[in-house]
Amino acid sequence: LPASGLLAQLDLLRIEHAGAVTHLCLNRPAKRNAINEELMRQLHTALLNLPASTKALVISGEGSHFCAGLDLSDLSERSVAEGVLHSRGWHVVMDAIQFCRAPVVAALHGAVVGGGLELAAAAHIRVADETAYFGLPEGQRGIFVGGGGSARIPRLAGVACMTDMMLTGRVLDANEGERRGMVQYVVPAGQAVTKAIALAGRIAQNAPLSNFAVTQALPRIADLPQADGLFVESLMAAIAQGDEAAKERLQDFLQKRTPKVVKS
Ligand code: 1HE
Repeated sequence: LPASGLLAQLDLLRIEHAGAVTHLCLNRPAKRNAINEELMRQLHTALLNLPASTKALVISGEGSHFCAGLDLSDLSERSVAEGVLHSRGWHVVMDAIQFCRAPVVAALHGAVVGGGLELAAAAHIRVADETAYFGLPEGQRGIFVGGGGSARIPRLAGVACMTDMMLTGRVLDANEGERRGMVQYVVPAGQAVTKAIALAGRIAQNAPLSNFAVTQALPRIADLPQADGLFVESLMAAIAQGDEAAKERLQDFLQKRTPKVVKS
């Protein structure tokens, strides 16, 4: 099937394209977008088959909540070996988000819990509306995170914050989430998707190599010892600078054809 036909078959996602921005909406609202194996498979298929025109991606959830995390009804019958493979499968899809060729903005509302928070943490920017709240109920369910949360959430909010959430069941509201670095924007109720699409539209206008450097090089550099990170930075900077898009943009600035940096 051509990619467009394939995407149309994904019934647990609503997929919309508006110019260079593709919007993937988790579409299992009756189960609060709980992620079962089929939803995970569809998300992966969508990420692997984005049209060439997609320059930025928005991920949101249909209904009253962003995502209730792992579908717990899938869990009861799983052996230890199946559990490891299941978690590794989630890692593949979360990596497909983090290392997607197009930057990803998550638009959050209502419950962003468990695997839902792990999914949000794999995106590059998180926008929450005031109804959003963040929890890691794994601690109460007798399980542990398995979708990359232990690697990604501490990088946003710190190990102490995640430890507290998991041990005590602490739930953060949208503003607490912003203060702790879990989200970058808080907007009025119902506005997260609009804001995320606006941000994605701006991201899509950047030179592709700049976006590549930010989403692919930056997190790797942050994980390297400083001397190695600075070396990679120099290589990445030279590669980005050498690209035609960078040369055009620099000329546009020097010829006063492009706006200055202004306070927003
Ligand atoms: C579910 C799930 C789910 C809802 N798996 N079915 N995640 C959790 O521990 C969160 C569990 N869910 C909740 O706490 C609540 O459902 C919500 C706060 C998200 C939403 O509450 P509410 O009142 O809007 O909905 P509801 O009535 O609780 O749920 C509606 C239906 O969705 C209901 O099914 P129904 O057939 O009775 O209508 C719920 O059973 C179903 N539902 N959440 C299965 N999670 C890779 S490791 C990741 C590990 C985790 O993510 S653990 C955290 C799991």
